[in-house]
Order: sequence, then structure tokens, then C-alpha cells
Amino acid sequence: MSLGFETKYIWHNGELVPWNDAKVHVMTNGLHYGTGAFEGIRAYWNGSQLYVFRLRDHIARFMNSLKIYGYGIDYTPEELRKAVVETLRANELRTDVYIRPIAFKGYGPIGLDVRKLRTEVFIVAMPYGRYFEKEGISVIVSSWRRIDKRALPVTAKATGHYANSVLAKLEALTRGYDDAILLNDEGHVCEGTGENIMMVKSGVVYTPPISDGILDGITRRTIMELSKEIGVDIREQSIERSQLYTADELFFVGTAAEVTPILRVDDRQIGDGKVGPTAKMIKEHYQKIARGEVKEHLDWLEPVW
Ligand code: PY5
Repeated sequence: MSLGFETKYIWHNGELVPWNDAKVHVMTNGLHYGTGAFEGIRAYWNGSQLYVFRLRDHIARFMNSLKIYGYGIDYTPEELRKAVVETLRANELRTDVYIRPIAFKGYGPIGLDVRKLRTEVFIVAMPYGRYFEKEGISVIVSSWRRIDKRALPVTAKATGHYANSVLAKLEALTRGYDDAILLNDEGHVCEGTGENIMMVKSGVVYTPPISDGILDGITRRTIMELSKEIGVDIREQSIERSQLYTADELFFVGTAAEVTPILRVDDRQIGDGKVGPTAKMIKEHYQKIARGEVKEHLDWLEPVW
């Protein structure tokens, strides 16, 4: 099977195996019940160095996701960080890369008692460009609500949670839009299907608080941390659906999406319908940091070569 993104090796339970051998049996528990967790990490190539962006934080969240579910894993954070770098080196990657560590409950009987099942761990690394083809996107507010934190621990980046995201994404795509924004049970704005959201109004950037039931995104955290450096005032505050329509700017933030301006919501133009100055400024600064051009943030980058 070849779709164009394949590399030579995938890391599986401590070993590098050929891409085509990174397989599981149909009786893998995680396939049936969504009993797993994953990460999405980017590595940026600047012409001479490949930098993994905030590897330590991504691996920490990965461990926490598994801990929340009580799954257990045979590797330490340090071993996993080393495994990520090893996978990038083995594949001789000298380009922008997406890294997908995934852990899930393995081969076993049909029931839900996962206690005796092995937690399988894979790390895939592949060349990767843009998540959204367009510079700015058009979205809907989904008719599906974001899974409630009383039903599932949404701060875990668990595989099973993405059934909710796929429903919303398919709804948006089949109606001709690029993505969806999900509201929580109270009607507050949560996030996109695989991105956090930020809104600009009268010179202030607003983003929903973790307590509204969103994923604690590392890109979101990064932008909040770097905002002071570029003179941007960011506040965590609940956002109502109607506030989206009258925003000056809206944008998604995430590892895959990076900083993606939203130009239309539910067929309403946002601001002047073009990429706004705040999104542009944040995007440029984020890119500089990711490629190692900002000395103060080199500690966020893990060099591969
Ligand atoms: N919210 C959700 C539901 C996410 O899946 C993601 C990441 C984010 C927010 C942003 O988090 P972070 O900034 O830590 O990446 N989504 C994955 C990603 O790699 C892709 C899932 C399809 O961006």
C-alpha cells in the first residue's frame, strides 16, 4: 500500500520495523473500543537542522492521557523522547515532519476488561505540509456538541474521543465547509474538530478556558506564552456562539493546523473576510520560533541532527 507519505521505519514497542510491518490484528481492543491515546507533534526543517517542537510537553501529555484512563505503558517519558528522535534519524528526515505517537490496548478477548492487555506503542514520522489547503477557511457551528467532560475526560487526547470530531468534520465537509466549531453542553464555544480556537475583538484575543471542556492544546499554550513578546493581550474567557459572528478575527490553533484564520462562520463573514493582522503576526512569530530563529525559545526545540 502506498499513498505517498510512507517512510522506511515505524517504531513499535522498542524496535524499528519496516513501514509495511507495522500492523495489528483485528482483535486489537483499541480498534473496537477506542482504548488508546495519541499525540500529534511537528518537527520543522530550517535548511540545516530538524527541530522537534515541544517534544517534552507532547510526551508529558501523552503519558497523562494514558494515566487518566489508567492504561499503563512500558516506557518512560525519556525513552519515548529518545524513540521519537531515533525514528526521525532512521528515516533520514530532512524536511517538515508530522510525528504520531499512539498507544492502545492490544490483542485480547471480546470484553472490556483491559487490565491484562498489553499497551501497544507505535511512533510514526512522515513528511508533512499543510493541514488545511487554504490560507483562510470557512466553518460551521456543528449540530453535534463537544463530548461533555462528565462523560469522557476530554483533557486526555484519547483515540475514542475522536468519534465526536469525525462526526462534526463530516457534517462540515458534506455541507461544503472546511471544518466545524463545537459548542459544549452550556452552549459555550469549545474548539474545532482538531484545533483550539482564538477570537480577536477590539484588540484583545480571547480563548476558551480549559474548564469549558477543551483539549489543553500545546499550540494554544505556546501562543499564550509568547503573546507578551509581541504585545498581544490574550485572555481565557468563555465565548458565546453569537460573539463568533461579530469577531474582528477568528483563528484555529493546533499542531496540524498551526495558525489557520477562519474567514466565515455559518455563512457570515468574519471582520473584513481577509486574514487579519493579529493572526498574521502570531503565525509569523510562531513559525520563527519553530524553525529556531528566536534564541529565547530554543529550549522548546529538540534538535535531531
Ligand atoms: N483540540 C483538539 C480536539 C485536537 O485534536 C487538537 C490537536 C488540538 C485541540 C490542538 O492541540 P495541540 O496544539 O496540542 O496540537 N489535534 C491534532 C494535531 O496534531 C490532530 C487531530 C486530527 O493538531
